[in-house]
Amino acid sequence: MKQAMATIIKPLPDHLFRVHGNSAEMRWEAMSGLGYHTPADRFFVRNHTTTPIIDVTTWQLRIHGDGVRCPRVFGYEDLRAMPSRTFDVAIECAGNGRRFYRTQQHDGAPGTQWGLGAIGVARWRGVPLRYLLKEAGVLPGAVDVLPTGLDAPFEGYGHVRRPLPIAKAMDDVLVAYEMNGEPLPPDHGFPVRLVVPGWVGIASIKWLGDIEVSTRELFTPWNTVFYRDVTTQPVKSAFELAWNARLPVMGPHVLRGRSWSGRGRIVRVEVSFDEGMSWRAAEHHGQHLVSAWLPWHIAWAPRRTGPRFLMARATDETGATQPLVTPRHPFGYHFDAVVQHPIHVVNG
Ligand SMILES: Nc1nc2c(c(=O)[nH]1)N[C@H]1C(S)=C(S)[C@@H](COP(=O)(O)O)O[C@H]1N2
Ligand SMILES: [Mo]
Repeated sequence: MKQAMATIIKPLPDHLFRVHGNSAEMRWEAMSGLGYHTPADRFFVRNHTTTPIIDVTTWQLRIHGDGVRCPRVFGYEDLRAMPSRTFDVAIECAGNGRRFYRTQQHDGAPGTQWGLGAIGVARWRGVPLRYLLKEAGVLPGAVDVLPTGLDAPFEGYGHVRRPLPIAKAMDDVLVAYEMNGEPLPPDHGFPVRLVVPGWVGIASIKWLGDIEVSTRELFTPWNTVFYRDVTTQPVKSAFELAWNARLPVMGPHVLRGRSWSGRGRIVRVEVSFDEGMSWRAAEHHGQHLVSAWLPWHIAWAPRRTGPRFLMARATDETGATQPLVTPRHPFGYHFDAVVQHPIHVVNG
């Protein structure tokens, strides 16, 4: 097999991932039968360039800018000694589902042709960004906070960096050093990354090294050229099934999936086995968190063999429901339409 220059450090076995250049998408069947969190070995990776190897003994996080009274520098042990918080939160690429603009709507968009696997939910632990900003004496006039990554500059655009409004930065953003109870893996931002609940993945800057706090609005290629005007994530659903999965006729089967929204809790999930003519409510129980996903299941006993597709649609607490068609988007962000998941019903 031809191995391109390794831009991702962890193994990317074919049964867990589909590789797209510098990035890798989780195969949804890899979540089948698992608990709430996505294990790090199968969490998707979206790299603009290459995973850097960072020495924690010399690593520092600088907080500076005209929006703080006393610029600060924190080392890794300083952060670990501070009060911490733990959140179960999804990180999802804005382009998750981009492929379906082409395959379902015949109006494709350039960029990584993700299926639905550019999302994962992990248990993140770290220091609320708010604590660090307060330590640096954040001023009432602060407007924007600009986190910058330590990975190599991206093409001619410099280091990956994207401003966050101060209100979000002071709300629920985490400066995370743990993923699922372990130090962050290199591919997911070791030693420290941001975790920005409910927002597009690009907000959650990995390999964090610098935070500028500004009293003026800030602009970088990541809020003017790329990911312009995208903040929160829309409603989506996926089955924990392989693409073109084979299911024996009659079964009965218990089909499982997960639904999520960056804007609030999922309140309803429905599944159609007849191309959208009728919908049945899926069952779900257990807690459901904001900015993560809701696992669900539904029983099904197919009566005839042959190719079919399955459809799932969710509704969140704001009333937003997945449409059958998503309005076109020039960059292919925010595909939230119901995905037609192909399967084959076969003789058992
Ligand atoms: N420094 C840095 N941060 C980054 C990126 C990057 O390339 N460099 N990619 C962003 C994008 S586009 C996404 S979707 C998420 C992906 O996080 P993951 O690779 O841990 O899944 O990281 C974001 N943070
Ligand atoms: Mo992304």
